[in-house]
Amino acid sequence: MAVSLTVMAIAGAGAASAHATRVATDPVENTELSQAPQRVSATFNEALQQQFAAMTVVGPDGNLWSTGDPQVDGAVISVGVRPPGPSGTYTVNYRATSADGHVVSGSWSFQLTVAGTGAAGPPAAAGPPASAAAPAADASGSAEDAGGIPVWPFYVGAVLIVGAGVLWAARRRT
Ligand SMILES: [Cu+2]
Repeated sequence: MAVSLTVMAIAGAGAASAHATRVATDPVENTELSQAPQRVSATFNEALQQQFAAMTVVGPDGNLWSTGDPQVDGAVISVGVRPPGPSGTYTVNYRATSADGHVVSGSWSFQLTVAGTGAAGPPAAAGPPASAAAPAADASGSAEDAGGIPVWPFYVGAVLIVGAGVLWAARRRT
């Protein structure tokens, strides 16, 4: 029984963490820059879907400093940044879809220490960036999307596999 519980725990954990997780950002979180980047990007541990991607950069003035459409290239989502504006905190918000269909969203910030003379975009809407026709599953805005695929088939499968192993071992002994 201890064996089957262990297998069930492993199967459950695997199912819960199957979607993409962020492994790196450019610029690095909380980094201080005297020159703003021309592009920002987040890298995940697996390829993202091309659809439903969104990424914005919001400046200390509350305006959008990202420009153009976000681009998904394998496991990397990126967006262009306007010529630098006021110094202060710039926050990158993103929303992307894992290969398994789960939405991953989040944000990170960096500091611009030297103001530029670039012109801001329109005021940013509050909250994470919306993308047209995004899946409704992530309406809660939670970064940890626990919904979607039910976990119980994995448990049933694990129990069946362990059960078969026990039967096989029992038969061998006789
Ligand atoms: Cu997932």
